[in-house]
Parts: sequence; structure tokens; C-alpha cells
Amino acid sequence: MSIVTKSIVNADAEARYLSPGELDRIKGFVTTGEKRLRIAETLTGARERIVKQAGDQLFQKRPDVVSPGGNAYGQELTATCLRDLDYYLRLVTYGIVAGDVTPIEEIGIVGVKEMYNSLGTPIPAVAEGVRAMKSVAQSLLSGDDAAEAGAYFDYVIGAMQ
Ligand SMILES: CCC1=C(C)/C(=C/C2=NC(=C\c3[nH]c(/C=C4\NC(=O)[C@H](C)[C@H]4CC)c(C)c3CCC(=O)O)/C(CCC(=O)O)=C2C)NC1=O
Repeated sequence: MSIVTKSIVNADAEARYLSPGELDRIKGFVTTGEKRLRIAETLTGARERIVKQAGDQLFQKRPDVVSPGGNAYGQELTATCLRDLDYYLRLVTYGIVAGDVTPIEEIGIVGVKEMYNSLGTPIPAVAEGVRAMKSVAQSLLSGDDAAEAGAYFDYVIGAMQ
């Protein structure tokens, strides 16, 4: 739910007008809108490049995951691993557009540790892949936009610690 919808639902539940604090948060959401959409457009347009370069960096740092016995060994599992990176990049763009990490949390963080543990997927290596996507993504953005986008990648990385 966006901050706008969330505020209206909360206010209407108490049959009251939006509070000054709610209006202030909505104002922040609206005034950063252009910037957040610009960032989401850039990352969406560069998604293939971001995922590919981040994958290359990850497999250089963690050759064990693509070596025999590794969780992403072989063409098919390597492709699944890159698909997971692509999932997280997509969720990051959702968060940036919403101005809120809740969509990332609900779709990709709740239960993720249990899931990766059950698959034998090393979570620190997934976090490393997300960190690599952050650095490729930031290299495509101006300073201010890079900082804004970085916060959403950091949220994912932090949730995987
Ligand atoms: C949008 C929310 C969402 C997420 C996050 C998600 C993740 C996800 N990753 C999976 C598998 C997997 N994920 C990986 C990923 C990796 N292995 C490594 O060693 C690397 C560190 C890493 C890549 C960075 C691999 C290799 C598998 C397949 C494991 C297997 O089948 O043995 C699976 C099991 C089912 C499948 O294969 O599709 C799920 C559900 N699915 C979702 O719907």
C-alpha cells in the first residue's frame, strides 16, 4: 500500500481528516516522486546489464557457488541464481517507486532465510550478489540518486545478515 492509501485508510477508520504529520509525510512522498521515478526508470532500463555484471562479480568473489558441489553449479542453477538477483532488483524498483521498503519486505524478505536454508543456498553469497548489484546500479546514477537507490539495496542486504 502506498503512503497515500495507508494514511487515508487509517484516517477514515477514525473518521478524521488527515493529520498534519500524515500530510507532511505525503508531501515528502510527492516532492521526491520525480526523482524516485527517474531512478526506477534507469534501473529498469539497465536491468540485464546490472544482473549480468553483478553475477560476474559475485562468481569471481565466490567461485565456490558455481564450482562442482556449489548451490549454483551448472548452467541451469546458475541461471536460477541470476534470476533471483533479477527478482531482488525488481523488488528494489518497487520499493523506490513506493518510497517504502514494505513491498520488498512482503514479497522478498519474509521467510527468505528459511527458504534459502532449505535449498542449501548460502545467504551471505546472495547478499554479496545484491551488494554487487548496488554498486553497478550506483555507477549508473548521479550522486544524489545513487544515495537514494542505495538505501533500498542496503535494506535487502541488511535483511540477509
Ligand atoms: C520474488 C520473490 C522470490 C524469491 C526471492 C525467490 C527465490 C527462490 N530461489 C529459489 C531457488 C534457487 N536460488 C538460487 C540462488 C543462488 N544460489 C547460489 O549459490 C547463489 C549465491 C544464489 C544466486 C545469487 C539457486 C541456485 C536456486 C536453485 C536451487 C536448487 O534448485 O537446488 C527458489 C526455489 C524454487 C525455484 O527454483 O524457483 C525460490 C523460491 N522466489 C520468489 O518468488
